Amino acid sequence: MRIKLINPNTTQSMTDLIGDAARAVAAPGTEILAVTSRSGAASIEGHYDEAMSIIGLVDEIMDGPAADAYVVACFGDPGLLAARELTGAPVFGIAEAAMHAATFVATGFSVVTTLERTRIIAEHLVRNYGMQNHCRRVRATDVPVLELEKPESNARAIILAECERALSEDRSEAIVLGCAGMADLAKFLEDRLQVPVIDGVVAAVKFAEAIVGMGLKTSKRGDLAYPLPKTYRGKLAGYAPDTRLADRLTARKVS
Ligand code: 2AL
Repeated sequence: MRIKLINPNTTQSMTDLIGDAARAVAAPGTEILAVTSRSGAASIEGHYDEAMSIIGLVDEIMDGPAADAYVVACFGDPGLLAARELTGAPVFGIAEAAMHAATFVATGFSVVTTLERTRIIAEHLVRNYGMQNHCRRVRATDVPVLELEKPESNARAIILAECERALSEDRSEAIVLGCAGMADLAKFLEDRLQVPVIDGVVAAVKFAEAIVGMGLKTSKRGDLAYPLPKTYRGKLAGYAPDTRLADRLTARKVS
């Protein structure tokens, strides 16, 4: 099967990192197609960055080779439900996948994320996903997303210290990593913390394999049905769903 892993930020080095994390866990026979969004912010750290990232995400769902499943590899899960409208193939957000994975291995988890403002976005997701009974706290480290890649930023040590505080102060038994750019930290942290550390990229890829393996598709009854044909004006005129959109999308086959 083919899983298209979409990095909705425009930083190629981060796509390489998450592609490597995905390939390390993918089953034999799973092809990981890791792509970088062609438009939008270098890093996604707020509501505006998220909103601006969704056109690039839509382009990646609509264009290029079709896939059996799609992963939105940003912890805010930007555009997740819009992406689910556009394809019958299942679409996974890394935050939703990571939080669900955590509930299988612990009764309570903490999310450790990047900036304070993304902490608030992650708290919204906890409520949207009905995870209030499982998520004990969302913690920010104030490490900007692109600093994760720089050894001189000391990001590893800062994140490790925040995870240690989470375990001792939040009564949590597992850690959910709150950024796709932390995918390479899971093993390092798990070795030191001795609790499950869940990276959403890995969780989403393994859930994608399972759900595709179960033969499940996104329901096209209700709000995840293909978008209704209508006129769009201005800069978005080219994105208007026409009467043939649903037929075109349904006809997309994985080669
Ligand atoms: C993210 C992420 O996963 N990628 C990105 O650019 N921003 N989310 C976050 N909370 O820092």
